[in-house]
Amino acid sequence: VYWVTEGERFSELVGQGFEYSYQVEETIYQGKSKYQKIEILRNPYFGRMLILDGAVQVTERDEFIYHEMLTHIPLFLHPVPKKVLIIGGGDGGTLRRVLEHPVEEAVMVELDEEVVKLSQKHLSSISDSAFDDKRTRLVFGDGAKFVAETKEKFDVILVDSTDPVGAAEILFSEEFYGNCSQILSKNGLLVTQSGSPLCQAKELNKAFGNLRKVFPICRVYFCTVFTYPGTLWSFALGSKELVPEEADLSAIEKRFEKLGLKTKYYTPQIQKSCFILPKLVQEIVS
Ligand code: AG3
Repeated sequence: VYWVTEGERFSELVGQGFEYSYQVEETIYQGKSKYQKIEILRNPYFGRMLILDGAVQVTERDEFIYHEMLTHIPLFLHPVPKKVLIIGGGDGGTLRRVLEHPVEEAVMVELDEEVVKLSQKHLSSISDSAFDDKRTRLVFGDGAKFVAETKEKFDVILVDSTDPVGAAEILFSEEFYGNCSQILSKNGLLVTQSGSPLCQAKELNKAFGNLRKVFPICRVYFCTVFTYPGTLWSFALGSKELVPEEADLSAIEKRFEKLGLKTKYYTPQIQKSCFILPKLVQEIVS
């Protein structure tokens, strides 16, 4: 474990003998929380970057792709999402996109309070004013425990976690998905980030298998995030009733226009096309 300082390069290991390497223009923060190593660095191309245990989580330049896709796909698939639960998501980028919808409440359960505090201080362009919104309820704690114990019901659950290894592994388990299903409303659905099909195929296969044991309708969809390993990035969706292919695009277009969303990746057409998978991804989840 080493700290990267100004003028050096930060590199994330992608595969054997393969790293993504970033010039560090400024070291904004380095420290260790109770749970992980946290770094905020500035790169001339990507702007500020949040790195947890050596894995790039978000950059100012490309955060919109992942956050728009994690949020808008399930929130537009659901006809009237009122209560949304976010597990993880400490930087606030997911919360901000959820609040762009007319939801009644967004509950966010984040394990590491430090990540939220540091993001509010140094990455405020990502959360915008989401943490101050009256509809936001922020809970610091273990997301898996929250889901197992709460008596509340939610329309949509978004799992915005780190990689499916270590502390976050439980968020890809059958037990966790089962508990999520219990607290979802009748036509509720869950979306979880499910890693890189190119670099984490085994983990994706396992997580999707677990999801299938719980939800009658399961799909994988994808987008391209250039700072994540392999760039091709997957999300897994588990749904009780709503079927992605049956989404009413003209109704979604109307909702999208009415909300006046200024997206940079998501479009109502992508609502369906993102489920059409490259063959290698199909094979991982079939
Ligand atoms: N969470 C998923 C990032 C995973 C990146 N993995 C990696 N770099 N090895 C992103 C959190 C953004 N709210």
